[in-house]
Amino acid sequence: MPNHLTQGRLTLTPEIADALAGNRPVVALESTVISHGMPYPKNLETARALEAEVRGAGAVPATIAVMDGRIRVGLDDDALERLASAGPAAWKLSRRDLPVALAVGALGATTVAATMIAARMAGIAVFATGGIGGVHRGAEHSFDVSADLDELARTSVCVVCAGAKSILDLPKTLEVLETRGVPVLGFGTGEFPAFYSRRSGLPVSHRCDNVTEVANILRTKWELGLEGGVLLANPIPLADELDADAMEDAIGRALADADAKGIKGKDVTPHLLAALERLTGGRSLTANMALIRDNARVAAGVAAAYAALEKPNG
Ligand code: PSU
Ligand code: MN
Repeated sequence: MPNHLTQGRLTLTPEIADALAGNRPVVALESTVISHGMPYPKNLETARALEAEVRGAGAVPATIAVMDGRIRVGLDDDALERLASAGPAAWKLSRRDLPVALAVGALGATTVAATMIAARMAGIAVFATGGIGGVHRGAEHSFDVSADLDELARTSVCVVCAGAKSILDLPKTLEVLETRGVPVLGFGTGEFPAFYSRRSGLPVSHRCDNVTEVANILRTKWELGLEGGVLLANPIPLADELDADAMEDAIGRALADADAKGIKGKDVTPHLLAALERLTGGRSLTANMALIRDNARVAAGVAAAYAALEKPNG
């Protein structure tokens, strides 16, 4: 890869390195949603659509993955194809897995946690995904709490998501975020969205109605020296919302199926996502694709507003 900028273990594309050096907006995108969250080739289609969405909104996309012993920040089409076609054969990398995959040269997709780490290393402040990991239902027995929550507590990146799926325990997830000092901002809503539905009945810590307000909160938090992430929850577009009762039913079945099969650890979330897609006849996948694109668009707006604040004398 001639002309790529290397920084320790990171490899940035020239376009991303230039944009960051010129304080122009860049949006990080994760790759576990590509490898483990959607089937091929819809995952490739989505990965390309997300990049286009970010560009259309005036920012540079930076999809992040681990390849050939490097953290790649910005994937060309060959690399996207490699990751999308590998699917779950790629490693699913959270904080604990990142050094291992790099050391042994594995092909790895980054979760929200690992993408935040890489974005922070590269100097990217805003990251778009679909849903974050959280506290699983029954966590009082299984202790299954996603490392995404700890990463949000410690790594200074704004994560734009559509809330969290109710495969998780949403009240417990919000309690952990509160304990760990993570602002949860609702974009145009006072309620934490529940991924496939716009509402959960649970309040966010603050409602923001425009990207400038979000950017101001980011700058203020980090200027204060309060390290750690900010979660911006953007509800699924109205036209793409799924029926909440039908989804609750599908989620109940997906959880029962995972339980019966004894699925544990990092396999739980991918297993549930695949089961939901089967149980909804693909409607969950269509909704997932729509909401993640909208998150990419909003993230580009936040990145532009944040870059404008950071401009010297700006
Ligand atoms: N939730 C989704 N879709 C996803 C994921 C979560 O609705 O694709 C992925 C993200 O990469 C997230 C990871 O960071 O799963 C969380 O995995 P775990 O629950 O094992 O921490
Ligand atoms: Mn887990």
